[in-house]
Amino acid sequence: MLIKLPKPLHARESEVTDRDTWLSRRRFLGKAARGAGLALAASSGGAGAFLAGCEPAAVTAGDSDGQFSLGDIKANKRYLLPDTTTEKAAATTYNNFYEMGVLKSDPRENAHLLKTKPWSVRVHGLVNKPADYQLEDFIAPQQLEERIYRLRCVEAWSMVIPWVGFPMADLIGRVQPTSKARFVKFTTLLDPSMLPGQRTPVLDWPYTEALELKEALHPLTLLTVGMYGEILPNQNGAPLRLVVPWKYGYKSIKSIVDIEFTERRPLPSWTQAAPNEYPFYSNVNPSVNHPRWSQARERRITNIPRGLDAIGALLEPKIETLMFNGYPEVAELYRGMDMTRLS
Ligand SMILES: Nc1nc2c(c(=O)[nH]1)N[C@H]1C(S)=C(S)[C@@H](COP(=O)(O)O)O[C@H]1N2
Ligand SMILES: [Mo]
Repeated sequence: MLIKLPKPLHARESEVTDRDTWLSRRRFLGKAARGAGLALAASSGGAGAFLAGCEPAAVTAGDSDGQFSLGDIKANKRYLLPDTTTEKAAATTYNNFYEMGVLKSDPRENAHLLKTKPWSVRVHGLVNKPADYQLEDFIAPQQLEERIYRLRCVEAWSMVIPWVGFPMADLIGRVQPTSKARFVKFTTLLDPSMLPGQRTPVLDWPYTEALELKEALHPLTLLTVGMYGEILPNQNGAPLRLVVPWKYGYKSIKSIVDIEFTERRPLPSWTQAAPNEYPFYSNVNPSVNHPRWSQARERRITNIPRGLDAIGALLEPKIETLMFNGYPEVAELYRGMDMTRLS
């Protein structure tokens, strides 16, 4: 049975005209699934299996257009998880990348339209060493490492993905922010010929995101260029993508062309679209619900969801969502902040 949503789950509220219809369908399906005893739960396997015998891993480019080689990747065992790693086939076919379409299957289908070579990244604003980098030069000084992180979408599904990248803190060290810098703003490529979803005003393109400088400096914040030991597939945000594992997935902005250090707080695209649903910090927090659904539990996707779009999240048993997505070490960044309300 293929169930189509009337509108994407993650759409901004003003777009979701058929919301009540959908919510009642959701309740119905939840009940039906439990009643029928459907057990679509992800199978569990060996913890951290992906990394077995893989330090360092010699790696070749995957199904990318081969613009650079990842070279030696150091497996960073500090971030090993007990969770089963999501299959690559699932992480590369069930995606959110609205510039490539709003359905989970659209990014994979439109991925070939994005050309990632050449690619330049502009780093500017309140830094002593602004630069326009070609991607190769941007990455060259870095030792790439593999880290397995949980990715928790605000839509209540999650994956466990082995990323390849380097700490954002390393880049910050290279460009030397001035004492006035307090935030970092990231911008995705704007080019409707390569990102056809930008012809539809779902968001105010280009997609932007932002962090406080101290969040960007946190050792968990990763600039990524690969996943599963290969160059990032386009649908996952090639050639350069941010990964902030303790925040909802939309903070992990894809296909970055611009990084700006600012004094004033930037207004990210999702926050601008619906501030009461997607506020600036957006730390994963099971005790603070999204205005339209609970965030207490999530569906862990480990293999390809068959015939299910976002609504598939509602058919499967759910696991408990962890505070800060299971990365409690970031709590110190938020001392004094009220964690009982959406922020
Ligand atoms: N530019 C851009 N970045 C984006 C998105 C997007 O639509 N556009 N979607 C976000 C959301 S909502 C999620 S959950 C993750 C999904 O990443 P994945 O497809 O690699 O799992 O990417 C985030 N980064
Ligand atoms: Mo998301």
